[in-house]
Order: sequence, then structure tokens, then C-alpha cells
Amino acid sequence: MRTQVCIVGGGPSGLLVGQLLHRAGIDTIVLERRSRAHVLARIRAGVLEDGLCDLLRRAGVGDRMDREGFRHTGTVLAAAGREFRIDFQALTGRSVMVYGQTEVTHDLYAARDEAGGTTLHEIDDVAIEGVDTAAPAVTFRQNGAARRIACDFVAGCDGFHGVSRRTIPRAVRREYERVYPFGWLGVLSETPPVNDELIYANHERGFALCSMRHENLSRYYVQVPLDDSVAGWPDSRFWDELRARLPARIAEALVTGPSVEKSIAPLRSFIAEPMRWGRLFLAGDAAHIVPPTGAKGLNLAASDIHYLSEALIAHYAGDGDGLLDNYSDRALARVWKASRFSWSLTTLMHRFPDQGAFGQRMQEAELNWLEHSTAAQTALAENYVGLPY
Ligand code: FAS
Ligand code: PHB
Repeated sequence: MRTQVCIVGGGPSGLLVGQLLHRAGIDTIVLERRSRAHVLARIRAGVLEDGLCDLLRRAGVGDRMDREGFRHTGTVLAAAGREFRIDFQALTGRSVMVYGQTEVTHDLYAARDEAGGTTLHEIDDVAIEGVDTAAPAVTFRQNGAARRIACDFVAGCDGFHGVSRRTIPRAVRREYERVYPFGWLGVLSETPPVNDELIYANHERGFALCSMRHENLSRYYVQVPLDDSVAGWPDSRFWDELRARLPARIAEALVTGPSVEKSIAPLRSFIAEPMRWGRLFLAGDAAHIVPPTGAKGLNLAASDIHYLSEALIAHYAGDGDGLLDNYSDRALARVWKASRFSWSLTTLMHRFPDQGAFGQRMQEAELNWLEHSTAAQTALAENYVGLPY
């Protein structure tokens, strides 16, 4: 088999770059380890920056998002029994879209079907070869048969546990990591959201987040120890703990119901440099992971894909390889800034094992300053709605 760009990974990064390249007349093949059903069953991000929304519209997959998504012009922060709102629109002139990653991925798969794009699912033993030559290739096994795709370029969109990043020689790769000493227990419930905007809560018992997918589907999270398990969290315990971490007004308004999904995700900050090695280009979680506190994971994948698709389209249009050559530096500049924000908000909002009473009061003091400082709120808002591409 042969294609122009072989895309390893059929999550949002792989599908989005595939769709943007298709609309520019560039041929791709997507290789996805899992079944489509498995990929579409994942519950992940919920907040889209305008940059991602614009990219989805450019890719021809923004209609359902624009119909069914919710515009949020601000968010609520809570601490020490108090709550205050940060008005993104007033402070930055911008807002965010609440529309689940699951729906984004669904829309991207539907668009790829319509475009007649080749997507190979449930493949194994993917290996990326020859990216330091002019003739790279991707080998894999499908239904036990060995197969090979010759291509011009490889887009490594296979997430944190994929093979792409590891294809870059260890001696070349620089990795930066911070593993947080806690995780997020997330619950999806078919109940009306407790608030019409997200609520991020700092509490001495731990962090909590109230989010949503639509008017009758709520998404809630509580911080839990790393060694915790879902088995130890019957719904009743989850709702009691969530209430305990929210200001009284919000806790009293909470509508509970049976969980339809419950899972624990670890939190880490991770960045690998460079994001390019010869004709291999990493994008999304294959290159970086942020703690979900700042809602940046999916949105950073989007800016990577913006830079990568622009560079590949320029190459095939005969406009030279300048954008390919500076892809890694350009993408990493935004990745590091968004990672800093995600780390900073995680540090502010979570209970760390060794922080003690003094550390708790420092967090509450910073939140009190944030509540009363337009400058501080503008800084947070500018990062939350998304830094420029
Ligand atoms: P993905 O991991 O989504 O996709 C990579 C794809 O590659 C997967 O489908 C995988 O099956 C496939 N793959 C892996 N190895 C392969 C191989 N060898 N060959 C072929 N295919 C292979 N972000 C937020 O902004 N907010 C959140 O609340 C949030 N919550 C999250 C919760 C969890 C549990 C996780 C894991 C992530 C969360 N994220 C969140 C981040 C998430 O949204 C990612 O940023 C987003 O999925 C990035 O998309 P991709 O780069 O496509 O990576
Ligand atoms: C979510 O809705 O899943 C969500 C929203 C905002 C975050 C993290 C997760 O910061």
C-alpha cells in the first residue's frame, strides 16, 4: 500500500489532520489500534477553545458542534465556602465551547467516511521505519497478516502510549515530566448540571469540578489518591464527597442520579522534544500530556494539527518546507505555555499530601486575590480561552 501521509492513531488528532489534508487533496491512511466503537466509547475532554472550533469548521465538521454545543462566557471558582465568577467575555472578548470530545471524534469519523478515507482498525505491531530517509514506511499486522504502507510522511498521532514518540532515538529525545500525587475520579450522570457554567472547587478535602455535556448530562470529578479504585466509590459515596467539597448553595442544588460512567484518570504533565524526527511529526498526546485541570489536552492537539496541516499543505503545494522545518519549535512554544497554565491551575486547586494547613491557606489567599483582582482574572481568562496560535 502507498499513501502521501500515513497517520498513526485514530483519535481526534489523527482524524483532524486526516480531514484537513483530505480537503487539501492530500491522500492519507489512518491506522488505529482499537475498534471504532472503543475509540468512540471514551469519555474525555469537554471544553473547546475557539481555535479548535475554527479548525473543526475549516475541516467541515463544525455544524453539529455549532448546533448542539454550549457557549460559556465564564467559569466559577470556589474555595473556603465562597464562590466567584471569572467573566472570560468581559475580560478577553472571547469565550469557550462546551461540546464533548466524544462528539468531536464521532463527527470526525463521520466526515472521514463521507470523504472515503481509508481507516484501518484493530491493527497490531505498528512500527515506523525509514523516517530519516526520503522513503519512510509503516508496517503492522492486520488479522495476523503482515502489511506495509509506503508514504512521504508519518503523522504520529497515537497518544501517550503509542509507538511514534519512541521512534525518535532516545539519544535525541528530551522528556520533561511531573506526575501528580493524585488522580481524578470522574462520573457521568443523566442529571441536569448543578450550574450553567463549570465550577472549579478548591477544598481541604480535595479538588472538585462540576462540568456538563448537555442540559441532561452532567460530568463531575473529585480528586482521589493515586492508589484509589472505582470499586471503592459507590455512587452514594461520590455524591456525598462532591457535596462536601462544594459551597453550601451549590451542594444543596446538586441533582444526583445513577452514574452511567465512572473512571479514575491519573494526572501528569509531560512534554517530549523535538516533535519532529526526519519525516515523522508528532502531534497531540503522542508528544505531550497536561493535567485536565486547564482543559488544554484536546486543545493543544488542535494547535499542533493546525501547524502540521499548514506545513504539509505548503509542502505539497510546492511552497517549500519552511513550515515543516519549524513545526516542532512552533508547536512546542504553545505547548510549554499551555502546560505552564495547566500545571499552575492544578497546583492552585488541588490538595497536595505534604502541603499542610499553611499550604491550604496560601491557596485560599491566592484565590481570594484572584477574586478581587482584575489583572489576575484577566491572566487566568486569557489562558483558559486559549493563547493565540
Ligand atoms: P488520543 O490518545 O485521544 O488518541 C490516540 C489514538 O491512537 C487512540 O485512539 C489509540 O487507540 C491509538 N493508538 C495508540 N497506540 C497506537 C498504535 N501503536 N497504533 C495505532 N494506533 C494507536 N483533555 C481535556 O482537555 N480535558 C479533559 O477532561 C480530559 N480528560 C482526559 C481523560 C483521560 C482518561 C485521558 C486519557 C485524557 C484526557 N484528556 C482531556 C486529554 C485528551 O482529551 C487528549 O488530549 C486527547 O485525547 C488527545 O487526542 P490524541 O492526540 O488524538 O490522543
Ligand atoms: C470535562 O467536562 O470533562 C472537563 C471540563 C473542564 C476541565 C476538565 C474536564 O478542565
